[in-house]
Amino acid sequence: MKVYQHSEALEQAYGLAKNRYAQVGINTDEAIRVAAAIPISLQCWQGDDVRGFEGAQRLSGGGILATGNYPGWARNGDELRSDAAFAFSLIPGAKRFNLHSIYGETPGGPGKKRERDALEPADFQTWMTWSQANAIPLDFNPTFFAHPLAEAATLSHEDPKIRRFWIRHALAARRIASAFGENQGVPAINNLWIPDGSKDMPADRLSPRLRLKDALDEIFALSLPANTLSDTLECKLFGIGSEAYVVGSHEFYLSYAVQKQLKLCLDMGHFHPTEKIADKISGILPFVPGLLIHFSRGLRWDSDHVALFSDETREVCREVKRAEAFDRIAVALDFFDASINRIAAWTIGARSARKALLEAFLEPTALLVAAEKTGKYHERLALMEALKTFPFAAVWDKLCLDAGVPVGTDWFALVDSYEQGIQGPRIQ
Ligand code: RNT
Ligand code: ZN
Repeated sequence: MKVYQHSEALEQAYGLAKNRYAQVGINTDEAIRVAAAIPISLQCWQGDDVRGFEGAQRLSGGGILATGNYPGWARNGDELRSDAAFAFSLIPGAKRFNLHSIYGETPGGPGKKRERDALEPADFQTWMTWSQANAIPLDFNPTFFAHPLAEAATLSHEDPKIRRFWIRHALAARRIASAFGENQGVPAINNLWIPDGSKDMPADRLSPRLRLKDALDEIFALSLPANTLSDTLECKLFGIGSEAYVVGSHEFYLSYAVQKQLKLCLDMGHFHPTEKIADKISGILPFVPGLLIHFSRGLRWDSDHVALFSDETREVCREVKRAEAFDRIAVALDFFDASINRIAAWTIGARSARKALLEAFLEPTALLVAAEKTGKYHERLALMEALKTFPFAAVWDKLCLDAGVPVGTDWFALVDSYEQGIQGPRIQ
């Protein structure tokens, strides 16, 4: 299927596309440059189905679930780093890597473990060394699931001892993320998501939220340098086993973020199944310092299917471009599909996100706004329709070519040989 790589036809197609976009005032070279420079943070947990290195056989509970049994998941840090580096070679543009607390490698060998409330930057030294060597900045997440003390609740738990354990964990995570930021010279995002909720209608919705608020107050009372750490809070409407109530809902974290001037994380799969997040961006941006977007795809009850070049992804990227807000909005992937090759899952999701970023920068927004301002709504609508059939594919291929990654479907063969040589032989 290797068709395009370095072919003359690709350059010719790009030349024609460039002229076509120039007619609406768009410089495609510039769009490629800007779209490729926006970092996409890849989620480490797609590489091993959110198992982590604490010895868990399989992600259990916590409102999230990885389904499928495709062979070849990464069994340790070295395999995960190797798989991620290979995925990076298939994905064009700037990249970051997003870790969860369960991916620590405590010095002293695989048997050595530190409890989550005692984790330190040293437990992530292997990652920081790798990050520097590959010039891949890291992001971070405290892990409030897959733990005996997380069975009923975490930061909203009634028992102060258990709540305190999780507060200590959240503080440890912020310190680790800050160490990442120091190591990499740009802030690490530390995203806080907790699964606390209830399967059926609770009689008391308020008390857990008041406890969560108090816990957050303690967690964010620790002041760490803003040039090393950027804190975000992730809301959710429902999860598996928390269908009736989630303590950290959208309204809860939105209010908290506004009050404390923290950033909010919007995950595409965390709202009502037909509710989209694109319109929320301009509604929230005037009130918070920034947003983190989890690119994901909700499908019926699951919020974590592989992100695609979907209408929603495209709309989100367009909205951020129109608001000229890419300096305040971070892009991260959040899905976990264990039923397909995991490197391919990363590649599909990240290439789709990059494609949507590129398409956004190819929009002649000024023309749309001009039509709007002069009341020519028919022109605004017609131009939006016309843009859908502009020669976008040729510009996308050129972005991949310039970035030195496979064009079109050329990466399939590379995944095949990595699977046969490296992932396949792993005994699991
Ligand atoms: C869960 C949240 C959260 C997780 C990761 C593993 O619904 O989306 O972001 O997916 O922390
Ligand atoms: Zn998420």
